[in-house]
Order: sequence, then C-alpha cells, then structure tokens
Amino acid sequence: MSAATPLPQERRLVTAIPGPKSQELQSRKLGAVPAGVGTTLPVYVSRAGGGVLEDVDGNSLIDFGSGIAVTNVGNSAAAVVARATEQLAAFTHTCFMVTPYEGYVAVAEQLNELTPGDHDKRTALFNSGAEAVENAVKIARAYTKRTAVVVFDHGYHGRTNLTMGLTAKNMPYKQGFGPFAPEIYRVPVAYPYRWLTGAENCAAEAAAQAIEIINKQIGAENVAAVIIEPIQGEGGFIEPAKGFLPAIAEFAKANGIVFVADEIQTGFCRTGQWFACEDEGVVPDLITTAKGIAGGLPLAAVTGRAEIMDAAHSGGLGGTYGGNPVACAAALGAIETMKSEDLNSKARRIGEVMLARLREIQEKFADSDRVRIGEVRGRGAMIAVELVKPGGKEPDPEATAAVAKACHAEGLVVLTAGTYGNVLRFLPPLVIPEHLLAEGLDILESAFAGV
Ligand code: PLZ
Repeated sequence: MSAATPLPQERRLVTAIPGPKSQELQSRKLGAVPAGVGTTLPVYVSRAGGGVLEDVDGNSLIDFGSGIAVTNVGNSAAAVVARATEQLAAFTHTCFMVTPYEGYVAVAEQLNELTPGDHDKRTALFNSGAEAVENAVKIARAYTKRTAVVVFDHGYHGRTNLTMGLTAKNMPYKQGFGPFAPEIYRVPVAYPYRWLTGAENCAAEAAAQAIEIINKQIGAENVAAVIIEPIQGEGGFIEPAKGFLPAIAEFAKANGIVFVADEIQTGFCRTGQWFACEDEGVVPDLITTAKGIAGGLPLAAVTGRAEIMDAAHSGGLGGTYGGNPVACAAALGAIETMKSEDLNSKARRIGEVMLARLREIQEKFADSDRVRIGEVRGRGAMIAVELVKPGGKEPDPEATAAVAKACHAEGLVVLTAGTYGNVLRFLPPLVIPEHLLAEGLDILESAFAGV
C-alpha cells in the first residue's frame, strides 16, 4: 500500500472499462509505441496498492495479476518505498563493477541465505529475468566446459535471443525472430492433465523419456545445464507430477550437469514457500530469480553453489546496471516485508480460498455446453484453471479469452497463459485483503455464467 495515502481497498467502477481517459492514452500509445508491445487491458494506472489498481478515470480494479507475479508485497509497499526513497536521495548509480556499495552485497547475502540448501553460495545481480537465465547458462558452461542446454516442453525463460531459444512457445514469443542460438534441446515435462497414459504414470514416464533423449540424442556428457521452472508459468501453471523434478535433479547430479531452477515467476513466497522447489526438497545448483524480488523495481539474480558461481573468470559477469542501488534497497524492503508479514502463510491462505472456490465453479459448470474447467491447479497464490471444450479435453482458448474479457469489464484484472492459450491464471498480490479475493472470485463466476 502506498506509504503516503493508503488506497481504499475496494472495487469501484465509475466509467466503462477502459474509461475515456484510458482510451485517449491508448490512442496516444498506438501512435508512439510499436504494435509489438501489447497490452492485456488498456486501463492506464495512476496509483496501486494492496489488492487494487486505480486508473486515470477514477476506477478501482481488483488485481489478480500483480504485474505478472511481481508485486508479491503489494504495490509501493511501505518498506520498499522507504528504503528505495532513502537510496534515491543518497545516490542512484555508481556501477557495482566500478565503485561498489553495500546494498548489492546485502541482497546477495539474503539470497544466499533464503535459497534452498546450506552449502556455500554466491549471488550475482542483473536487471531482468531473461538476463539472469542467460547468465546461469554462461556460468554453467564455464563450470562444466560443456555447451548443451536442456529445457522442457511448455517452458518459458524470456525474450532475448538465447532465452527465446530456451522458450517453448512459438507465437507470440519467437515467430519471425530467429535464428536462435544453437545447442538448445527440448525434452518432455510431466504435465499430468495431458499425459496420454494418465496422470499416475506421468512422473516416471516423462522423466524416463527426458533422460532417454538426453542420453541418446544429446549425450549427457555434453550437457552443461538443465533449466526448469518448478511450476511452469507462461506455459500454463503446469505443476510437474510429483517425483519428476527430483528425478531430473538426481539425473543431473549423477551426470555432472548443472541443475538450474528458474524461480523467476514462482519465487519469493508466491507458492507459499520462499521457493517452489522446496516443495519436493529439491536443492538446485543454480537458481534464477527476478519479478517478486524487489517489489516492482527491476532486479534479477543468479544464486548458486560457490564453486559453480566462481567458475566464470574475473570480469566475465556483469553489466552497467546489474544490482542497481535503488533496486537493491527496494529488494531489502521487499524481503523484510515478506518476513515481517509472513507472506508465505498469506500465499497459502490465498491458495486455500481460491482452490476451494474454483473447484465449486468447476462443479457448477461441469455439464455446461459452453464452458468447462478441465482442471483447477496450482499452489499458494499461483493458481489457474484450464478451460476445455465440453465433452473432452480439447483446449478452449476462445472461452478463456471471453471469460478474461468479461472479468476485465467488471474491474477484475486476470491474465491468461498456456501453450494453447486456454489457461486463466491468478496471481494476486500476497497482501490482498480477503474480501477482495472473494469479490474477484464472484466476478469470475459471473463471467463463466455469461459465456
Ligand atoms: N523465466 C519463469 O516467468 C517472465 C513474461 C511476460 P523477464 N515471465 C513473464 C512477457 O510476456 O514478456 C519470466 C518467467 C520465467 C524468465 C522470465 C523472463 O523474465 O524479467 O521478463 O526477462
């Protein structure tokens, strides 16, 4: 919540969505910003905090998106504002590679402590998630002196050239933007809902298939890193069947492969744990983080085993802005908030409320001939429903878009995801008041009824 003037925690619609001022700004946007930079909901924000976004027309929308899993601590969280403001007034930049400052080191220490495993760790800071993933690959290659990188079906890792190559989905991320970097290999992931021989066989069969491809098509001895999201985000909130992640981690360990958990979307209390890989006790060699780390300021990190992190030669890692002092101050404020407000238990509570209500909605529409929820899934405040056509499991992206659109019109910000575009995903700020959570779910239910 804004430190200065707390925003009323209410949904309030005073114009159509988007309102006239937003529409005017949107037409300016169309004349000034390229079409490639899309907008889910062209409502122009003037203030945000807690569980709401206030727009330029005076509407107040319920936020089930957190700017794509970023404002876990809420927008303009008091500790983030206080620390970042103080840092802004002190100095804004020196470049850590030129004349360093404490904030960077303090963030690195926090990450070394908070990430899974009690081994000796190091952390390097960057600006974006994609940059963190790129650097994890650099580090793993330097350490192993191998080149191949293994990624998974439905995986998402960014929009830079290397990370586009690591990302599975063609449209909209890759189409026309190639050629992509070499030595990237994709293997199956344990997607229980769509596993052809059934969810109960999924973990073992998917792991066996992935390992066979690595052994037979790539050669395990050529693989520098396997990179996996412990719950796949853009791919549709796919929680790999239990046993899959440990099996891949174990295989990596046995073959000298660096196991990288991409926790950019799942990290920082989002799933009810500091990091989602803790759920199955998986300890990654490297972990990439961004998004929730700094309460909305751009910051990203690679954290991992000291001997791996130290493999890159002195001067081999860096960038002008990586670990910017204001972003670091914000991160310290965000982490402090996560601890003091016990956001892990808030996330778990959000999960309980959402899963129960969404399962009711699933039941209610089980016989609908227009819109069906095939699966309700997720952990903590990372929850989704996968929409299918009545009578089977065929993805229903049209109904998904229609439900999202209806939610938007009623002042509820929801996002879609999924390889097939048929997943509605819910990522509320972890500080959202419970009455807004309930109201958002009511709106969602009405949106289903209206399809
Ligand atoms: N890895 C797991 O979720 C970013 C992408 C939004 P950046 N996801 C949101 C979009 O359409 O561009 C993401 C992620 C995972 C890497 C990234 C990339 O993080 O900070 O967007 O570069």
